Amino acid sequence: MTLSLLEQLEQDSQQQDRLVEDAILLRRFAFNDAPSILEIISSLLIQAPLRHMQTPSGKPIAVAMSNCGKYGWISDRQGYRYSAVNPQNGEPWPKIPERLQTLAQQAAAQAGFIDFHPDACLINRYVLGTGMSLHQDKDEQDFNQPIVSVSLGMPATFLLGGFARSDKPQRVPLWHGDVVVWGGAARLRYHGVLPLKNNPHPLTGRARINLTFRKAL
Ligand code: MD6
Ligand code: FE
Repeated sequence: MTLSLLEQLEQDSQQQDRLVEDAILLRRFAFNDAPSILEIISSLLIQAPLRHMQTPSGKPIAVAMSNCGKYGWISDRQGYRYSAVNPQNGEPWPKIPERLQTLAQQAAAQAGFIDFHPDACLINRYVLGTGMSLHQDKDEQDFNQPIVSVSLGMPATFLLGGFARSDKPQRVPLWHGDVVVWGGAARLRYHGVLPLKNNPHPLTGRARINLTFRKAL
């Protein structure tokens, strides 16, 4: 079979990489929708502004965060957990907009996880020099449910580690529009993000937005 140059480009631009068992990188999966996704995020952040939450030990988290969905991930002196209300204003979080819900479900299905019904979406905002140290996502009730992670704006180097913090992580470059889906055997792997370098993006400037969709409860 011979492919036209255009078809080859099309294939390359929607490449799908298996990073490790049950962790799939969908290159540019959200690329075309990104401008409207960013607009949707802006309006969500008016209702529930980004803030720097505190770790249980009282340090501010470098990444600014907010949420949409039935539940939002929060951190304070009392620990890490999901909450149905935004502690900033005592109100429920904004709903996950239909468009984002659909995107997350389509990405999950593409990676082989059918029947993903996220009820929480964490919105992370990184600026130049900000990263996230190695951690596991384990505040959710059901580890059989995958997580869908959407990267927008400045590129970042994602660290995908093993099941002990000391396992040497692989470095995965994540670009605007890339989506990572992981679950199953990969669900409890340590992971993190290296501090962002200066690669301004036309749509976000010196910032990276990451959305992670989960089934919290
Ligand atoms: C980020 N992501 O990409 C941070 N967690 O900015 C995460 O911490 C993450 O990408 C669970 C599943 C996928 C992720
Ligand atoms: Fe995480």
